[in-house]
Amino acid sequence: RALEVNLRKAITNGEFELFYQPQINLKDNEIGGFEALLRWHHPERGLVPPSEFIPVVEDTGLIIPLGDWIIEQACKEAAGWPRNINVAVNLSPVQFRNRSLVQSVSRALALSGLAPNRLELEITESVLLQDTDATVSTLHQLRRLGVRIAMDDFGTGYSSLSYLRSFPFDKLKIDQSFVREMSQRADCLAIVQSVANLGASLGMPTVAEGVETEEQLLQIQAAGCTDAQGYYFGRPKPAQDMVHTLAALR
Ligand code: G
Ligand code: G
Ligand code: MN
Ligand code: NA
Repeated sequence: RALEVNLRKAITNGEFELFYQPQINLKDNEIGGFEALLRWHHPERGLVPPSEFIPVVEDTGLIIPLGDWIIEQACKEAAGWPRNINVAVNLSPVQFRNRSLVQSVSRALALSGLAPNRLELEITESVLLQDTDATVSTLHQLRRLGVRIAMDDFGTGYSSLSYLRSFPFDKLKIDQSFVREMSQRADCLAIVQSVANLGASLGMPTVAEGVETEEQLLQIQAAGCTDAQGYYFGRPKPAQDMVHTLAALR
């Protein structure tokens, strides 16, 4: 396929870029870190959203070299930020199941000099559906490197609370679909509150994703979420656009 050929060239041509979106700690209202979000600058089509090409890079295996580039790039950029600011990187299930993942993460940390506890890896529930023993083992190996693990899009997969017993996540990210509908739908609000309570009981920070309005911010604060992310606080932006934001954090 043409898209696949273009994607192969895109890595070497430097057409990928990471954008960064702030995560806010609601206790002190400060930025605690940024999530890296992949962007592809196609020479003719312009900016192509990840939803269009992530499935292709996963099916073709290109996600392995691309994923290594993402981890290295995010660590390199974050190493230049203030020491109290973390970086979160999304891992595809395909990347997660690859044998070389732990080594890739370890290499990126060594190359960049980033303190391991400043790197957070986001995985989705789909990762946990297969081969539980191998999955839990990989999670523990990553944890032994000193990196943190966040459960992304929590509540959208086949959420089973047994995941939380098999492996203690460092953070739960409540899927934005619940946050979006929370003000109109009592069931969505109840789910957000329940996850926040669950996190508090288990000692896991809970991030509300997709916060776009002040009303939503007030609701997630009342629900007891510890952190927030969304357009209300900032859209994903190129690294060079963050110099002022980062300077203010020093
Ligand atoms: O900004 P948004 O359109 O960035 O991202 C859309 C989807 O693509 C989200 O589900 C997000 O998790 C995923 N995504 C964005 N960046 C990355 C990345 O670096 N790696 C992986 N595996 N997925 C990503
Ligand atoms: O699946 P994951 O949570 O990694 O991806 C985050 C996705 O959500 C990215 O596409 C990002 O650009 C998008 N996003 C972040 N904040 C908001 C928001 O406030 N509203 C909406 N609609 N999307 C958001
Ligand atoms: Mn994410
Ligand atoms: Na998410």
